[in-house]
This record gives sequence, structure tokens and C-alpha cells, in this order.
Amino acid sequence: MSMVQAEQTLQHVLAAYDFGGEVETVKRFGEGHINDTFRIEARRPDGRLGRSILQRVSPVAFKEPDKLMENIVNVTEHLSREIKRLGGDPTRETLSVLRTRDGAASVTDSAGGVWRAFPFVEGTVCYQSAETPELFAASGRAFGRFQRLLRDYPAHTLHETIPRFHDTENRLQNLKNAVAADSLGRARECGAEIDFMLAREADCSAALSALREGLLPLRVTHNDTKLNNVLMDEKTGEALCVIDLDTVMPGLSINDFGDSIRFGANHSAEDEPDLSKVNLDVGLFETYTAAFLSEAGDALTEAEIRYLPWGAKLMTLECGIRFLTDYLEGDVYFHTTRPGQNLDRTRTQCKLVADMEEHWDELNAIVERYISK
Ligand code: ADP
Ligand code: GN1
Ligand code: MG
Repeated sequence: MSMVQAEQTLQHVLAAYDFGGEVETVKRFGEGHINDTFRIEARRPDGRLGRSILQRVSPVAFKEPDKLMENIVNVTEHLSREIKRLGGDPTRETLSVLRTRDGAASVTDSAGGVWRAFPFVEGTVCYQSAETPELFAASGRAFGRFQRLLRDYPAHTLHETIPRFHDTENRLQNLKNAVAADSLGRARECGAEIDFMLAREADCSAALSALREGLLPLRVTHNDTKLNNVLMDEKTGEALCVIDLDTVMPGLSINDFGDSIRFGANHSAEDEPDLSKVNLDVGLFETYTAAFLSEAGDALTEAEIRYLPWGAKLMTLECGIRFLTDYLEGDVYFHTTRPGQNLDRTRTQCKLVADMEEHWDELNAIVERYISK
């Protein structure tokens, strides 16, 4: 799309909404890997600036955006009711979908792109790494609470917005296919990483087998529980609002726990090229476990708690598999800002998996302390 076309598209989308006044600025915003996110500033009649988030839903990731929006509307309405019932402030503690002038949950541009908007949650900060253990604990309470607030929501009524999203067995198969195709001739650069993943084929079935055997239940899960998918209160430092609800669907609670550990229980960026800086922090694992279970605890079964370390390892392994697949396929899924970024991301995940394996007994001993407490 040319710049002129892009500008026209944006104008068409902006016109569909009442942002509370005349739109003054539209700025790319945030560091998400998937959607195109903009911050809108509009001048209100009282002279103050009102802000909103406008996003184009990624067409690569999400094939059925209408169903995705139906999930988000229903889940945020449920969250809003629950938060109100508990005496909280739903305008800050959950996202809510901003309707178009026609009352729709999204607007489609002439190229078929689907856009939606949310009120900007003011007075919040979005962190890219767990700068302090307190911050990481706060995110654990937020995702634990998310799990608890949705415990009575009928999971089967949610659409699967990305089929087989955390189907690690299938993710490995996709990697094998990408290696076989090797469409860009990149496989020779990443032999060690490919071997690392293939050597863990049996692991890829650990949680799925437990699900098939009825040991782990299907729940309403977020499925993308990175620290940067929760907004922190600027004043109190407490986690306020869980965002990025595109992948809310039936899933495993251990994966929500695990993806947070993957991203946050270390002190390096996801794409850190210097692997000597990439280490699992067992203390942060413990911190997050305590925080997550303090909110989600009684909503989870003993088996779910026992499987939490598997959630951490599998989410990290799976994410590495996905980064590597995308690297081999030409970086078509995850946003990249430099060459080799998806390979660096793959390598950090391999290093973290190796660390988890090294500390496996310790991780299991930590979660064991929360069983029947
Ligand atoms: P992606 O799927 O691409 O990660 P997100 O929905 O997570 O997209 O949004 C990207 C970034 O935009 C977030 O990390 C956050 O910084 C910011 N953001 C999203 N929604 C809001 C909101 N309602 N209020 C304030 N910031 C937001
Ligand atoms: C993507 O959208 P974002 O940046 O929060 C991805 C997650 C990955 C993550 C890796 C819909 O998350 O699954 O774990 O990147 N989201 C989707 O950083 O694929
Ligand atoms: Mg995000």
C-alpha cells in the first residue's frame, strides 16, 4: 500500500469513530509484535485532550476478526460486571470496546483491514521487562485475577481466534515443514536451534497428553500473558488492566502462567543477541508463582498447580519454535525491526529452556509448596 493509500485508509477509519472531539494527532504506539497500534488524541469541547487506542487487527495472525471481536466484547462485558460487583472501577481495570458511530465493534477498510478502538487507560505504564520483582508480582496477580474473574465464563462459547494456538505438537510439525521447504535457504544457519527443538519432540506432548487424559481442564485463558500485556498504575505500581485480548479463548491455565515466566523471569530482552545475559531467574519464578496463585489459587486444581513448571517450559519451547519457523519462512508473522531478530529471539528461548531443565527439580519443589495449602 502506498503512503497516500495508507493515509486515505486511516482517514476513512478515523471518520467512523467519535473520539470525543476533533482528532489532532495519530501516532504509532507501543511495542506489540502483532497488531498495528496507534494512539489518537482528540480535542474535547472543554479544551482537554482525550486519548484512545486504535488498532488494525493483524490479518496474518487473525483470519476471523469478527469472531475475535465478539469474544472481546463478551469477555470485557463479563469482566466489567465482575469488577463492578467487587467494588472496582471497570473503566480502568478492564478494556472496553469503543463503538463506531454506527454502534459496531469494528470497522473494515477498503482493503479488508479490520480496525477497532479502545479508550486509552490513562495514568498507566506498560513495561517491556520486569524491572523489579514487585512489578513482576503485580503482573502475576493481574493474570491470576483474570483467571479467577473468568472462572464461571463458559469457555466453550468462545471462538478459537487462532486455531491450535498453543498446540505445541502442531507448532513443531510446522517447524519441520519449514525446515523441509527451507524457502530462503536459512536452515543452514540455524542447525543447532533446529536440533534443539527436534530433540524435545516428546516434551511437546506433555501438556496436551494431560489434557487428552482429562488431567488438565480447559479454561478461559488469555494465552499471551507477557508483562507488556498488562498496564500498571503509574502511581501505585500495581497492575491495573490486562490488555491484548485477541487470544482469549479456551486453553490451559498453565500456559497463562508459563508465558509470563517465559517473558518475565529473566533480565534480558526477548531478542537479546548476547546469550550470556539470558538466564532464568529462579527467584523471579518463585515470586510470580506466589503472586499468580494468591489470586488464581482456589480456581485451580492440584494437577494444574503441579503442571505449572511444564507450562513455563512449554511456552518457552513453543515460542522458540514459532520464532524459528517464522525466521525460516522470511519473518512474515512477528514484526521485526532488524535482520536476524527472529533468530536471536529463538536463541534466547532455547537458552531459557535449557536453564529450566537445569533447575527443573527446584521449579517443581517451588510449586509443590502451594499444593493443598
Ligand atoms: P499487540 O497484539 O500487537 O501486542 P496490544 O494490544 O498489546 O497489541 O497493544 C500494543 C501496545 O499498545 C501495548 O503493549 C500497550 O503499550 C499499548 N496499549 C494497548 N491498548 C492500550 C490501552 N487501552 N491503553 C493504553 N495503552 C494501550
Ligand atoms: C506476540 O502480540 P504480542 O506482541 O503481545 C504473539 C505471542 C508471542 C509473543 C512473543 C497473537 O504477542 O503469541 O508469545 O508475540 N501473539 C500472537 O513476544 O501470536
Ligand atoms: Mg501485546
